[in-house]
This record gives sequence, structure tokens and C-alpha cells, in this order.
Amino acid sequence: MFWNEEFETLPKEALESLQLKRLQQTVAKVAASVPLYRDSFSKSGITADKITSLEHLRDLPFTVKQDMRDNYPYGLFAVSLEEIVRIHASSGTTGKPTVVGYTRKDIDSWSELMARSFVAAGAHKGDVIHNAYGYGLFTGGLGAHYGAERLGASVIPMSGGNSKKQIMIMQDFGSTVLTCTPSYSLYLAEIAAEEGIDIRSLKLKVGIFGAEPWSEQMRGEIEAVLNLKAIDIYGLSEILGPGVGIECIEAQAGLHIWEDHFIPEIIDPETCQVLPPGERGELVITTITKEGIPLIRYRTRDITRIIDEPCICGRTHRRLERMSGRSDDMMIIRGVNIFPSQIESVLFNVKGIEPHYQLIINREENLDTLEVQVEVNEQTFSDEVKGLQSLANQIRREIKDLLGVTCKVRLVVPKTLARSEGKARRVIDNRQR
Ligand code: DLL
Repeated sequence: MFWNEEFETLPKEALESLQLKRLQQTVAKVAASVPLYRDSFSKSGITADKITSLEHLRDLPFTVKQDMRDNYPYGLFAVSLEEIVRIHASSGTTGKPTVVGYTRKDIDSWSELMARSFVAAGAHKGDVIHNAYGYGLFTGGLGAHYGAERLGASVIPMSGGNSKKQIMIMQDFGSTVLTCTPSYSLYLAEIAAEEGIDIRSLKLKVGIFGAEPWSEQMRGEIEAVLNLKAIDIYGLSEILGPGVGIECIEAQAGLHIWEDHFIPEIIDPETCQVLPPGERGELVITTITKEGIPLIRYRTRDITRIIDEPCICGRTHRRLERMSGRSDDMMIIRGVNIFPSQIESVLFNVKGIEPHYQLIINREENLDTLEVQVEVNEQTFSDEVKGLQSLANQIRREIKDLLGVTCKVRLVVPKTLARSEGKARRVIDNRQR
């Protein structure tokens, strides 16, 4: 099923010529209206008419988050505030938020892309979409909301939090689609169990989960616990919000990035060189339809690769492999690069533990240490100490085998690690304090 079959199945050549036309328009627009681009383009002699092939994208400068901070709040907007109908911002961990503005046409394209994404995920008109992404400056809530309305589904604007009520509403209103972060879906399942409600018996058939990295093993866990198809959705506020890319329900193997609106590239984050096709590296995105805040070669910091093989669903837009993490979440422990998702993939294959964990990094006597805290389930918890010790040893060994790093494993009492209603905080790095 398609939302916009013509565009979702455009042949490669047609898609590329559309991209080129839209790229030229975007370059002309930002050169005329955004001082950052005007200055850097004029220094390097870039003009829209010199962009005669998609290869010329490589001649354009990168944009980074710091550029957005330096131009806080509206300095990168390409239109006057009179044209802006919505403002969102991403929180970030330090300092001022990153601010983005949308024109009426931007909101319209975003709603279209989210409707497209919902259909790719197997949702349609007639579905009851329980939207537990946060409403507010975060793009998740309103982004999914507008897409659900565009689709013609019945959207329940729950936002995050108030988890017991969420369960009651899903049960009473007959929600068929759940949208929230993957970690929150497991928390909701836990609350349902505490309330004596079998979440598997609800009408949910699809969950559309994103906004944070999650592993294939976590997908397996969510699908088993909630009895639904778990679909990965990707996006970032700088580029749009949710709906930059999504998995199709037919393949559940990589996220189609909507290439009539965005041009993806993969670079080596160290050298900034574009990597050969299929290699894993940092995702860079150029927006080619945005009016409010078009961005040229935005460095997302997200690590993935582009899958160029045709997909069984018939969409021609290339796919991004599930994000393995952000380059700034990468932990370097005694020289070894580790992503939280790699540890997650080990933990979720071990029997006797709950899908809740946290990674604590310390420096002791000039040596980095990694402690993996993971909850055991009630049954394991009541086991003898010997059993718990051998479980901790097994996890330590499997992490060592996979990543070559020795860590401490601390099994903790069920329900003691902090739960999140939005993006989970997996890593606590005490070295930065
Ligand atoms: O998280 C937008 C969004 C909302 C996406 C709802 C999907 C669903 P930001 O708050 O700006 O926007 O955070 C963007 O979150 O650069 C990634 O690091 C991470 N992220 C988003 N989706 C995924 C995903 C929203 N499916 C940042 N897998 C991005 C892994 C993701 N990481």
C-alpha cells in the first residue's frame, strides 16, 4: 500500500533529476537569503548554476549543529518570521536549544511525509492512532499528529507520561497503532502488567517507534511483549522532525529515506570524505524542499549506511540501515569504540533479565571502567547468589567476546533503574564531570 504511489515509486533517473532541480532551487534560495550560506558560497565561488549534477553536492560546505547555535534563534531562517507558522526546538544536553521554523508549505509537506510514513508502516484511515510522543517543542507529538490527521485516521493526542491512563485509554478506545519511543513502549507494557492488564490482548497491531537508538534484539522483545509489529521511524528536528525515513512493514529491513525531499550522503566523520556506496559512517542530509530553514549537508552525527538494493515493497527510495547510534554517544573505553546498541544486543539475548539497562563510565586510576547495570526479572532475582553470579559472568563474557572490552556487570533489583517517558538515557559518563 502506498500513500503517494507516483512519488514513492519514481524510477531512479526521474528521482535524481527531481533532486537536482530541487537542489539548484535550494542553493539559489539560501545563497540569497541566509547570511551563513551567502558568505561561505561566495568565498568558495559556489552558485546555483554551477550545480549541474548531483555529484556537485560534494562541493558544498557542511552545516553543523554549532552553526545553528551561533545563529540562535532565527539566523538560519530563509524567510521572514511573517512566513513562519510553527516553531520547534530540540533540547540538547547543554546550552541553548536548536530552533527550527516551518512555513505553511513546510507543515504541509511534513504532514504528507508523515502520512506516507504511516501507510508504509501499515496504518490507514480507520486506525485509532495512540500518539504518546511528547507534544511541545519536541517535534514527535505534533509531527505524528498532523500526519495521522492527514491520513484520515483517528488520532488520540496523549503525549508522554501518565502511563496508567495511557493503558486505560488504549484499552477503552481500541487503539490500533501506538506511536512513542521504543523504551517507553516497554515501560507501558510493564505498567499494564502491574495493573493486571494483558497488553497483548489489546487491539494494537503496529507500533511506530523512534527518536532514540534501539537494536534488532529490542524489536524482538517489543514485538513479543506487546504483540504488534514494531516499525522503526527516523527523523530529527533540524531536518524536519519524525518522518525523514521509515521502515516499510513489508520488509522491516532498513528505513526508506524520502529522497524527493532529502538527499542523504554518508561521510567518514573524521576526514569528512564521502564514503564509497554501502559503507557505514555519519549520515549527512541536504533538504531540498524546505522553506523555513533549508539546510545544506547537515551533519546529523547519526551512524548508518545506505542500502541501495531494491526493496520488496516497491518503493524506490533508498534505505538507511537502522541507526547504530550517534557518533557523540560512542563510548571510547580504553581505546575501544563502543555503541550502547552493541551492549543492548548482547543483553537482550540473555535469559533471566529485563529489558532495562544503563551504562556507567568512570575513570579509576587513569583507566576507563565500564559498568553495565541491568535489571534481573523477578524469578531470577529470587534465585541463589550462585545463579546470579553465573548470569553476571555470562554477560561479562559475551560482551568481552563481542567487543573485546572487560566490564563490570551489576545485576540490579527489578524496577530500580529509571524509566523514561521519552528518550531513554542509557549512558552516564562520569569522566566528563
Ligand atoms: O527525535 C524526531 C523524531 C520524533 C523521530 C519521533 C522519530 C520519532 P530530535 O529530538 O531532534 O528529533 O532528535 C533527533 O534522535 O539525530 C537521532 O540521534 C535520534 N533518533 C531519531 N530517530 C531515531 C531512530 C526526533 N529511529 C535525534 N533510531 C537523531 C535511532 C534516532 N536514533
